[in-house]
Amino acid sequence: MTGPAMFRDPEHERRFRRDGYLAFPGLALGVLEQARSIYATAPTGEAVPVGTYFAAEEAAADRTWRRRMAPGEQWRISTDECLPEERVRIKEAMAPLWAEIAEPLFVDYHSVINSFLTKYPGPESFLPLHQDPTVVDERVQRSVTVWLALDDISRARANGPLHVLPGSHRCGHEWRGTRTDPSYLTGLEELWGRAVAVDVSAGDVLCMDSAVLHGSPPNASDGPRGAIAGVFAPRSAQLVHAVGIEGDQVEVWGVDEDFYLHHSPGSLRKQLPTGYPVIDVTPRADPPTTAEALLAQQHFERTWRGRQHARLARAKARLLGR
Ligand SMILES: O=C(O)CCC(=O)C(=O)O
Repeated sequence: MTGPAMFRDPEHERRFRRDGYLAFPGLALGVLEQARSIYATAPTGEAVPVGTYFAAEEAAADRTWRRRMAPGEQWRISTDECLPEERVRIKEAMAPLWAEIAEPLFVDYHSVINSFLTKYPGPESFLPLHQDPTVVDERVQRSVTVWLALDDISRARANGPLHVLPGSHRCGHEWRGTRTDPSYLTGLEELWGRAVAVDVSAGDVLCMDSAVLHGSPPNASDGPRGAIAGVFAPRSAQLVHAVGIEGDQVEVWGVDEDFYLHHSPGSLRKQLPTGYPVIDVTPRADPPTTAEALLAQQHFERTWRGRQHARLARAKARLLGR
């Protein structure tokens, strides 16, 4: 993975490039109450069904959630459920908070998309492993999803902790937009077996490369759990939206911040706007991020890292004369 630095701190940069995610415990504690009150102004308006994420959506209802390709009905994301003016209001309300907690982490990034995420209790509140939409040309630059936990969210609480597949942002390159079914969809159940839970407390912040696979199991507790996510892009980047066309190719549209205020993944699935310039036509997946490739990567990196770790421990012991 190449491209300009994302984080100001070189150690953050190194770990983020390696793992595709990085936790900042307590980073948002100072703005937590403010964030909670912004989130409490729940969006209303045009509700866009979240039922059909991908064309390959399963028909059978009896499959386990780990095999499901679209979020359950008890998972809600405000981006898909509010009117453009509400997206503007949320963006304006969140701007000072992001300026305080997130922007100082990055070299020169700004928030492009803001979402309130709610996982209601129940078996249909799972969120499948997925990559976030492509908002910049990831062949040259990267976007980062900043996830702010409003509650303690953990395995111990059984309220659907976030899971990530470490390093998966480095496995293949796929454009993610409208009519772009990912290549890993048929292997979700096995991939869940490799995903790592990230337990957090309210006020913790997790940064994720938009291409790292992440998702969350159902919320088995008795209360909803909330989070706010912002997708951050380099200020210098041309914002894009990918639209799948015949031959497993995509049109890459050049868009602006307003595009993401007026449209959401759900509204774009229903109706595509016209008039945006096509700045590239290119294969959707090159190379594809298949489940097989992801599993092979997990296997290789875990065993390789394990061997490295043991080697370092032996060298350290030798140096200390133990
Ligand atoms: O809250 C979650 O479980 C996942 C959030 C997510 O997928 C995102 O912010 O992109």
